[in-house]
Amino acid sequence: MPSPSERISESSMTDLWNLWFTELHRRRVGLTIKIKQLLYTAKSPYQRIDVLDSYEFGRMLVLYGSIMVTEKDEFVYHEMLAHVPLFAHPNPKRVLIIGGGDGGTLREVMRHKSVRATMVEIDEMVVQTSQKYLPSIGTAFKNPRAQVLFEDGERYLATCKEKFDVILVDASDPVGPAEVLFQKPFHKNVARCLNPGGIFVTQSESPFFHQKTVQGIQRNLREIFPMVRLYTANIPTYPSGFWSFSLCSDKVDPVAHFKESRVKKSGLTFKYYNAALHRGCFALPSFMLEDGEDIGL
Ligand code: SPD
Repeated sequence: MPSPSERISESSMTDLWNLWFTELHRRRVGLTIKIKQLLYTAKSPYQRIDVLDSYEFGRMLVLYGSIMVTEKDEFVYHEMLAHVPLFAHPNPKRVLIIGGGDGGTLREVMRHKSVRATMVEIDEMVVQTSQKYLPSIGTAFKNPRAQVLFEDGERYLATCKEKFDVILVDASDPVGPAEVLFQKPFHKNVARCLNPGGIFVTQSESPFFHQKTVQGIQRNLREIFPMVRLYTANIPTYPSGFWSFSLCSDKVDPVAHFKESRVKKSGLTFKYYNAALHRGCFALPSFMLEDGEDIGL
């Protein structure tokens, strides 16, 4: 294998060796990824948007300096956000996605043929960017069973008259425009817009690095929903690599009521999700438990 210096000029060699992306957590720990090139950078009315091409993770969508998706590991997040509630629910027909501008969640939701979905994304430029630079992720925007609205998700839900079987929050972190999507008034509107037996899942940050955030989200949800469960997944490019999701319902227990046969019957295949993992992802590590009970961290 020739070394880079045998194959490329001095200046591009410098680029090759020096282009790195680092996402820091509280300026004391971070993830650093070697970058081939910056493909796109822009400022939308809501945030800075970058698309980088990396050696290890392929293309990466970065919003306000934080990695949202990479081509290599996005399947973990999107499959776990979509399929856990869609297989926990006995017969999902109407799905609402708040956020999700890159389209990965919509792509996974639309694989369930019985489902019609509405996606409400505040930042149209994220959708346009994904369609152009992440063609394997932003694949479902034109699906005839999908409706894509460019609106503030919080406002949409505050005035929404429709009811849904599954509501998913595929938000960025709880800072800036997405902050309201982690707060109680929004969660109350989610509960109001769910059908009886409906299921709500929100991404809920890292149990390692964002303990107070996870606790805060759990506290709000437990005041609103009778059934609240945390589940986790390993997502290498998110802070700490260990991520949580919060699942809520008025009456559906995602493990006790889960019917493995529905997964088989669906004929769907996955890269991360499967029936055993559906049950297993609700088993939490000891540091998230007290006397064997999930304490919302
Ligand atoms: N710190 C990263 C949190 C990102 C959560 N949402 C990602 C959106 C992917 N569709």
